[in-house]
Amino acid sequence: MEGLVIKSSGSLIKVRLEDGSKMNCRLKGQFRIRDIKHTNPLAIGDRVVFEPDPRYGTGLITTIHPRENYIIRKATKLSKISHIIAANLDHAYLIVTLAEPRTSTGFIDRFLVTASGYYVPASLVFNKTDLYGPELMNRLDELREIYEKAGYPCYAVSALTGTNLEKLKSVLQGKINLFSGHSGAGKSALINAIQPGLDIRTGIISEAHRKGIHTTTFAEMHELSIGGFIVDTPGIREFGLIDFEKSEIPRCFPEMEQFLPYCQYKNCTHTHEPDCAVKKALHRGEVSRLRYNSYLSILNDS
Ligand SMILES: Nc1nc2c(ncn2[C@@H]2O[C@H](COP(=O)(O)OP(=O)(O)O)[C@@H](O)[C@H]2O)c(=O)[nH]1
Ligand SMILES: [Mg+2]
Ligand SMILES: [Zn+2]
Repeated sequence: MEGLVIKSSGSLIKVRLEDGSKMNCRLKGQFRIRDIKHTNPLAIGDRVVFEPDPRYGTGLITTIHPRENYIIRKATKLSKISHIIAANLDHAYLIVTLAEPRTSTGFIDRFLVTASGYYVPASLVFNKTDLYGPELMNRLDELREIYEKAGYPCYAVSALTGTNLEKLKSVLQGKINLFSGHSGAGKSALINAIQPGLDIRTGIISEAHRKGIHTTTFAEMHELSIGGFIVDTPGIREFGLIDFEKSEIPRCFPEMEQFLPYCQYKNCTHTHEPDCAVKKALHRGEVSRLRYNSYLSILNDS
């Protein structure tokens, strides 16, 4: 039998079958030791084959289908081992706010680079627009122009008033969607507004409290009645680019990608080289200064 992993926290694995029914499963022993690069051999979003065990009404997972993509973070800050947050994502949404807590464009760009890096299409959701005055509305328009030009769809919504939620809902339908963003940006409030009845807890849980109570926070997958899922990722500040070459970073900026073949040097870093097509596009205004600066900063840190 086949299914989709919708919960994977420690030893508890919940698999959703095609007909919507769910079954608790275990992983066949061999998987635990085979995959040493990741702390978790199985992640939500994985598609698996399992053998039902009628004695216990549970299943034994025997095969994990190859992943189309995944998003990971380092297991600990300095660790070489990573943790797969979710696999087989159709789309990643970064929930940002220009009101409290303000999301920086540096943070946005790092998220977008990570999503591109792992081949997950991404969009931005500007939440809490009910709190934006004229100044923040102008900022929203500016950012929206920059990011839409770069190839990232933007949505301006309010979980509180419901503004533009129908539009967002229609793009989520039938897909496996990841919601990420700073704690307090409104991920849980948005999921509650999109799928009434889930009653996910909202409100900021302080980082200190979180650390004290749970050492690990697991991503959760919520099913939509219109079809599709939203993966909520609590407590994840930043996804990392792990095992990434510096030379791969330019392709993670979609608006730069089209110019890459026209640089004079094949290994151009688009910083100091002569006859660089990316810098020419920057000067023509086809690559935004804000995004180019993020590129430099990410290149510098990696
Ligand atoms: N004014 C306003 N407040 C919101 C909105 N969305 C969420 N909030 C509030 O922001 C806080 C954090 O929301 P929550 O969904 O828990 O954020 P999460 O940490 O990203 O899941 C809560 O107090 C929410 O009530 C919104 O659209 N407008
Ligand atoms: Mg939350
Ligand atoms: Zn160049």
